[in-house]
This record gives sequence, C-alpha cells and structure tokens, in this order.
Amino acid sequence: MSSYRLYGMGSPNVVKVVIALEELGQSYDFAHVNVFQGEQRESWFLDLNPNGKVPVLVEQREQGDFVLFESGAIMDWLASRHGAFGGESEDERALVRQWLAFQMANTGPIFGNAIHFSFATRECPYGQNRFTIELRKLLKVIERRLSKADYLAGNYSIADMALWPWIRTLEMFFADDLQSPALRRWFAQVEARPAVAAAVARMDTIGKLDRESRRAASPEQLDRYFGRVAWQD
Ligand SMILES: N[C@@H](CCC(=O)N[C@@H](CS)C(=O)NCC(=O)O)C(=O)O
Repeated sequence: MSSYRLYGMGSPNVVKVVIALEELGQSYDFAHVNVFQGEQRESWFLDLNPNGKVPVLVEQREQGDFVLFESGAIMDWLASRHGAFGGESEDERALVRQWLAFQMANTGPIFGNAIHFSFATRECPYGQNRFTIELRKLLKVIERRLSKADYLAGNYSIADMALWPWIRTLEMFFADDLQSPALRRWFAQVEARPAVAAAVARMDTIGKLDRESRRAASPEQLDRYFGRVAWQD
C-alpha cells in the first residue's frame, strides 16, 4: 500500500506535487477529483480541505491520517519530511521558501487569471488586459532571476517544481511570451529530468479524465466551476 494518497486533477497546482513525489521516489495513489461536476464541494472533500480545492495530500499513518492542503505547504512539508530539494542550510531553505512563496502568491493567481480572462476577452477586455500585463511583468522577473542563477533558489528545488508546470500550461495559451533565453534553458533542464517526465506521463492520463468530466458537466456545473455563479451550500 502507498503511504500517500493525492487528491487532484491534471492542473499545475497538482502536477507540482506529483513532480515532488516522483523526485522523492515516493509511491502514491492518485484519487481523481471531478471538479467540473463539483466533487470538491461535497462534504467528504470539505472535511479534507474546507477551501474545496485540489491538491490535497494524505499521509496514511497507523495512528490516523495526516491531511494537508495548499500546494506550497505540501511541497515544503514533503521537502522537509524527506530531506531533499528544500535547501541544505538555514539560508538556503529560506531562499527556497522565498521562491516557493513567489510562485504561490504571484504566478499561480496571476497566470490562472490570465488564462481565465483569455477565454473571456469579449466579455471582459479589462480583465484580460490587466492579467496579461501582470503575467508579462512576472515573466520578466523570472527571466531576470534565471539569467543570474541556474535555478530559482540556486540549486534545483521544490520552487522550480512549483513553477515549471505553470510555464508548461502557459505554453498552450501564451507561447509567444515564453521565448526568453534563460526561461527556455531552465524549462528544458527541468523537463529533461526523469522524475519530471514520469510525472508528466502520469498526469496525461489524469488530463484525459478531466476532459471527460468537463464534457459530461452541465452548463450550470461549469458556471459554478468557473466562478460565474455562486456555489449553493
Ligand atoms: N492555492 C491553492 C490553489 C488550488 C486551486 O486553485 N485548485 C484548483 C485546481 S488548480 C481547484 O481545485 N479548483 C476547483 C475549485 O476552485 O472549485 C493551491 O495551490 O493548492
């Protein structure tokens, strides 16, 4: 039996955890959550994460499960639990956490909104413009950093694992904005890692489940998922 169970879908915030588990050589069961039809709002899932979002990582322990949500917290905990990819010294660990926090507080929400509003350009050009400008600003920050260091925190770490799936997802929507040299070099280096390839292969299967569940979702369920209509409690 695996010691970990990961609840998720094929989205970047979940892929980053899969990369970490693969890099750390951990076995895990993947429990697909049908977010398009609202499974994340069911009572059993809210008991795991009251915020109703994936990923959630559960470590199965004899004395009772340990449950963790928020992908940044999960990455940080995995790195410290297994003693790898989180920095060696106190200062290195702080730098890893700094770049992990940068991903969580900036690229996650801004890239996510930029993608969201790219679908809603006609309805909301203001939103599209605002988040595309912010996205480009963040890509410049990343380029500046990666032109001075091999990886975000110096050595390859959970901070790179957290950012990489977001850049991969952006390739589908903002490919023209991703051509700067340091970003391309870093992206290829991370992509070439066997653990990253294994994570991508596993997540391709999960992506198929997402597409099926999205096709099967009703217009009302999709409105709730995309936040156009409030969830009924
Ligand atoms: N800050 C959270 C964000 C998680 C998140 O946004 N998850 C999305 C998929 S990537 C989700 O579960 N969406 C479903 C919903 O909000 O109802 C994290 O990094 O774990």
